[in-house]
Amino acid sequence: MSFKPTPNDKFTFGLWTVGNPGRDPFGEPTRPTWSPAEIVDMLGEAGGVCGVNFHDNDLIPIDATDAEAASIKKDFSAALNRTGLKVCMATTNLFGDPVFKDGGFTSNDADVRAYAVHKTMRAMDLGAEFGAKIYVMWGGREGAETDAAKDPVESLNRYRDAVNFLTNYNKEKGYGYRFALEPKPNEPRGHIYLPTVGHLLAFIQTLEHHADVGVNPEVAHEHMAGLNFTHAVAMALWAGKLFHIDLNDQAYGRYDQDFRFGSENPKAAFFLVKLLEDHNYDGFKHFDSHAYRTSDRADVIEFARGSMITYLRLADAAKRWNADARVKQLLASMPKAEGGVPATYSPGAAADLHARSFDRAAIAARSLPYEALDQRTIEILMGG
Ligand code: GLT
Ligand code: MN
Ligand code: MN
Repeated sequence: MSFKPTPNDKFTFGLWTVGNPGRDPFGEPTRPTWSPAEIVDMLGEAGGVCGVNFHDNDLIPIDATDAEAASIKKDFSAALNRTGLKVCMATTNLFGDPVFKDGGFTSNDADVRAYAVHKTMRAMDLGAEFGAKIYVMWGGREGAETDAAKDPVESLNRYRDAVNFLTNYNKEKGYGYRFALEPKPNEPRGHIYLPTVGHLLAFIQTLEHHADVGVNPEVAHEHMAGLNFTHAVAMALWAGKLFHIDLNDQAYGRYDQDFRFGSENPKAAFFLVKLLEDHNYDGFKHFDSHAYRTSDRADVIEFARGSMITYLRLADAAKRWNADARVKQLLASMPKAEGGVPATYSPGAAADLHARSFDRAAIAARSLPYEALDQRTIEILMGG
């Protein structure tokens, strides 16, 4: 079995991930700043990548002149042509510039809120120019350190107004974007609004064009909140809202690490991939991670390759798990799952269930060999 990614696998990377220069809060960059075209070439070298994603300012610096923008776009397009990569997703940087120090859509300053929507409309224009059909919104600065600063209910109104405005702009321009909102509990704000997948799913239902809006869950973000990412993604799938996914890894209880997918919790990564494959998720799989600060250019390419190969190996393990004789035998030995609560209510069905008698002790004594099942899972993950 060869684990060679192809564009059909829909693996994507961001300009800001492969191009991450290795700066951290304590230290200066350890790698050079590569141009967008140079980053695309690196992804070409990695092989089998479907596409590249960007924030407006990953491609065009915030203060670039029109002439500078035109020349960057020309070089970037040429790199896309020679590598065959597509632009799959676009997003807005509403967190880097000091103007967003107190948020964008939810800032207390009306001019900042207007500027954030203005900047997003222009970033949507840029993404559409390159053919992106997914638009991510990550509200990293939408939050607070102290709740003395803002009314959190009013913040949700402001957030909703901004997203409503932008989904209308999408319709007016005919861009055909599907929006994917991305939750995170903290970093860079002390507390970020809409911190988990569940919060966002409730928020989305209140939007004017809610059918066009889904979620972009990220492994590390749910793990930072101490949650089970596979369950969060399951809820998004169940709600028909898994429009995009950010794959990476993260030790529980740590700072925002953005490690290579599967590098920290391979068992959790296995159950995630199994879920995505079993439920035929066919959106982009974006590796929102960066190489260790110790990596050089060659090792960054290994990091990109490794991310894709880990996914493919886990997908293969999921197939082997589903076909495994011992797994099948264990599952077959468990209590029957069919039936239970009638799918539709009727007075007759209710009367039957109401009158039914249960042998509680006998039911409680049924065997659930989950230890054996989990051990078999670990063995499959270990290759046999
Ligand atoms: C930023 C953040 C990510 C988001 C990106 C989209 S940018 O690096 O850490 O999780 O997906 O804005
Ligand atoms: Mn992250
Ligand atoms: Mn992300």
